[in-house]
Amino acid sequence: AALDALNEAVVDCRRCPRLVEWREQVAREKRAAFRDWDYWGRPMPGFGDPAARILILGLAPAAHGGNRTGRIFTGDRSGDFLFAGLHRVGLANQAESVHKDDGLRLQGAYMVAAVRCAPPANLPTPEERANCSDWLEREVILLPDVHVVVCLGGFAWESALRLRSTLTRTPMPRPKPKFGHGVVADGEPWPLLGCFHPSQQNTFTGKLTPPMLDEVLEQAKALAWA
Ligand code: DU
Ligand code: SF4
Repeated sequence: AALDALNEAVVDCRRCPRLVEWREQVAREKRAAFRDWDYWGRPMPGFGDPAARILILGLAPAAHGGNRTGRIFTGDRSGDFLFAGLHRVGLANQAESVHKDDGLRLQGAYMVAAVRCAPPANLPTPEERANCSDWLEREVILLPDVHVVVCLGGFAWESALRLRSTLTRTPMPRPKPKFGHGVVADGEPWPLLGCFHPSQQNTFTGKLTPPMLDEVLEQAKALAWA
């Protein structure tokens, strides 16, 4: 219930002027293929199992994906790739994530973005990341069963390092643990696990393959239920 309240509050956030403008412009102009859609055009709530042991941290919603459908990783190719993997390893009840009412459920996992509004060129600024970190902090506090945070890409990794440092009131580690696929950064309150981001840039080029994704998700399960 506290998670629901938080997610009801986050969708009204207008703290980042550049992102508010962009998310709404994209929602007005739309993409031709989606002209019949009522775009969401607002911040992206978290999604998944409130008792999650695995937290999956993304970068930011895609302009015509989450920003269109209103659910994280829903309606874009990154989401197709990611949910197919989550389904293969048993963390999702289905492989498809098409729209909010498609019946998708996560089991043991919860998903959230480091920045909750779609940014131009998929690239938020450091200031926007800092603005949105309040929401992330408030949300993870409401997910007490989390045992591991899977960071999709270097931006999420950096956000998670900062989040740990805030939550534990300790300075950022020096040297900073370096992001990599399958890399674990131990620490309180939970270890971080790196995973290449399932963007087309990575999945079309073979930098991230389905077996590579499954391997990291299995690693996450092992850490989560150790
Ligand atoms: O109605 P509900 O069971 O509280 O689910 C709300 C919302 O969260 C729904 O979109 C499914 C998702 N969800 C989930 O993915 N996994 C869970 O274990 C519980 C809820
Ligand atoms: Fe608010 Fe985060 Fe969106 Fe900025 S990115 S407007 S802080 S929800």
